[in-house]
Amino acid sequence: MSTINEQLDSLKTEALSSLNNIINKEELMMWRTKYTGRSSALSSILKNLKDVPQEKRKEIGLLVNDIKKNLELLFKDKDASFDNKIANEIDRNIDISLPGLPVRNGSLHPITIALNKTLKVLSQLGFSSIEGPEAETSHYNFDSLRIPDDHPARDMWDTFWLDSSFNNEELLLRTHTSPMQIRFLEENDPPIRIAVPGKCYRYESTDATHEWMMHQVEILAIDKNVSIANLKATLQSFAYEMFGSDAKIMLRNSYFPFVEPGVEMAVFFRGEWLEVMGAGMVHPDIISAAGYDPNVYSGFAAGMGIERIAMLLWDIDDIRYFYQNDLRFLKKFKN
Ligand code: FA5
Repeated sequence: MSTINEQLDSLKTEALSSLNNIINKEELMMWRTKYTGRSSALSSILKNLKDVPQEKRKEIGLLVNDIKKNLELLFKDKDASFDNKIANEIDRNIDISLPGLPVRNGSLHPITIALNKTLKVLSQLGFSSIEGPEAETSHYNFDSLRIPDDHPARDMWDTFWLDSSFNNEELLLRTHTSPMQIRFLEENDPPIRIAVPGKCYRYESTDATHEWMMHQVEILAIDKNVSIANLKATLQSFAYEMFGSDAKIMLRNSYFPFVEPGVEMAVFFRGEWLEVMGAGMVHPDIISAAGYDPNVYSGFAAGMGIERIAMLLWDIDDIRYFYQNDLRFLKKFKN
């Protein structure tokens, strides 16, 4: 059994520590009743003082009264501090009875939403995401993709050149995500199935379907026995998953130096065909440059435009809305 002194000590400690946690007047009133009120433990010790041995009675009586007085003082201090706080707020012309200001939630940019959706569908098709550099060398952006200096295809991909260089090579802002095909092949062995999201830049004038900065997602699949039927099935599944199974899609042939054959995929949109990606079978030269036998390994690649995909997702007729930073437009997209 603990002595009465010990009981008093622990009562005091408990009262002090719970006082620290009190944040408003109501709690404070409850605290006062609990520790100093008529049915508090302290009061009942006083009431039963006659049960305390004669020689200790006076000492305990004084001690209990002392503790009670102390707690009362602490109560008054804390009570006054609440009063001051309220008075201060009134002084500063704050109407504390007003409801709080609503918290304004931001939302993701439509291109981020479209990009996330694209990557999610691609991951369901087995492609894992990996990013590459936006500042590229012309080796990766052009030469290694079979686009030499004098190739007319370079006109299609005119870009911004940077003042800085890397390993004595001039740097440019990549025009497409295809350079990651080469970078990834240099470091990894087939089977390969990657999706490469990122910003691309082109030195060209803007119109309803062209921006000078846009996002692409590249896909690359390399393995034994990959055929153009696999490419077609992948692109179709992707398009139906993204735009619904009633979407009208068209694959028509196209030319890119790093694929053979090459195609482009367009989706029917507002009475016209909107091109969303270029694609094709990875050129055998690229497979052999990576150190694999093109008679054993084959693959397909595609590069899709995310702004165009976003136009299709939300029926937006002009790509330039995305980067005008008009909140009336941007607020319409919920993640
Ligand atoms: C390329 O960029 C190739 N790298 C695609 C590719 C990858 C082909 C792999 C074969 C194999 P292209 O320039 O067509 O191709 O661009 C691909 C897509 O990016 C276009 O279909 C379009 O959706 C988007 N795109 C291209 N330029 C712009 C632009 N200025 N503004 C908005 N979107 C664009």
